[in-house]
Amino acid sequence: MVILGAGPAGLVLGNLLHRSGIDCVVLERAGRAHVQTRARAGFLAANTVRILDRHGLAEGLHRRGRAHGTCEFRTEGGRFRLDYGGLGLREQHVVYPQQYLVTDLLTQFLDAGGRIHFGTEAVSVRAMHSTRPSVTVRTPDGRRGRWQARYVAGCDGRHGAARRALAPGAVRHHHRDHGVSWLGLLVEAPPSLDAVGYAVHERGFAGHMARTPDVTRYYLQYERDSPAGAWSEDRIWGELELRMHAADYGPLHRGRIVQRSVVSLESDVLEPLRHGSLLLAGDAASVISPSAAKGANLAVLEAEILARALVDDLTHGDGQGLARYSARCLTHIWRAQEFSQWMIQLLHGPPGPDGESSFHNCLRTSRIESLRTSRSQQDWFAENYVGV
Ligand code: RFL
Repeated sequence: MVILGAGPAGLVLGNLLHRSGIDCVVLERAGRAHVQTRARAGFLAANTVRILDRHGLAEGLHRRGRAHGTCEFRTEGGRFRLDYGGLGLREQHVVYPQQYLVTDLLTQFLDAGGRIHFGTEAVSVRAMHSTRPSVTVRTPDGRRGRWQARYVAGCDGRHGAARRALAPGAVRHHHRDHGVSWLGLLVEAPPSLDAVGYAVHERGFAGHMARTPDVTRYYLQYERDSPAGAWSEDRIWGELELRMHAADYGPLHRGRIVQRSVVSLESDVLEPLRHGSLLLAGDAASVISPSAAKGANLAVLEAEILARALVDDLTHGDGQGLARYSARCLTHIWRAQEFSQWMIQLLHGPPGPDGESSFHNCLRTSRIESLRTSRSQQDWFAENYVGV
């Protein structure tokens, strides 16, 4: 079994297959240090924690992660909190930076004797409709190599070799560009509030999410196509404080901005996820905008479903799980996409003409008011916000 990519999807899959006695190798384009320090997600859903627990992969997150169950909405009309951990299914997130999770998964895989080739880029996947698919790679010394296996798992993200291997006619590509960009910031400063902060402002969205006691992620809706460095630090803090109504609700803890990236809010889904002996999981299967913090959680869920299906097939000759793999995952993916789309419409005005904007903005105000006042709406929000 060849697994492309050592992100959450590839590493959960690798751990689960390896401990089931399935011979597998992970091929990762980047170096180990890069993989272990790439800061991205931070909010793990309750079901993700259950999956990791089930397989003994959650020790680090129980030790260092923190339970989280509150978000705060700020608008021109005031602010309110939702203690979502006590609503809906009464589930909380665990805040645990993705690079910590990846480090834990890597360490456990390698300690158990798992094999990863870092600096090894998959260039192409061939013969996926046979029982001996192969992967051509570029090795760290620049040479070409080739791996052959019964199955190839494409866990190599949106721009990986697995996606590139799919012929245009063989896959439906559902894609949506939400027309909005965020400037994502990682700041060396403690969180400014003990909740996720979502600020809806006429100048655009601003968000606040804890990562660790000393590091906080902020988001600012940003001009499309502007480079990440276009705004000065003063301008960034000024916009954050204005949009988050810091004058009314308390100052933000400022600190060194250690990472800036522009995130275009885009979503896509590939259908199906199985192409003969090539199986897609995680961002390779579907990209979801970070507005609802679902991507890493879907990656872990899909990896568990795929691992079980592969073990059934390879050790018991039972291919039913693999036959159902795509349909099962797509149900989860579309539900997450639906909620993410709802969040995007809640948090941003449309880029369109004024009349359309004013109509949308009034709908948005009404939607936020429902969320503030309606218990059933709050339960629905909580269930979907933490759920995958
Ligand atoms: P990853 O993590 O991108 O890992 C793919 C791995 O494949 C390697 N690779 C290749 N290896 C070999 N050959 C090739 N040709 C290769 N091409 C690529 C890459 O180096 C990499 O190591 O995909 P995976 O495993 O599917 O995991 C997906 C998640 O990383 C992603 O969905 C989340 O980070 C999304 N996301 C969030 N998800 C959450 O659940 N909660 C959050 O709070 C959250 N916040 C975020 C996010 C994504 C963000 N960005 C990057 C847009 C915040 C941000 C800013």
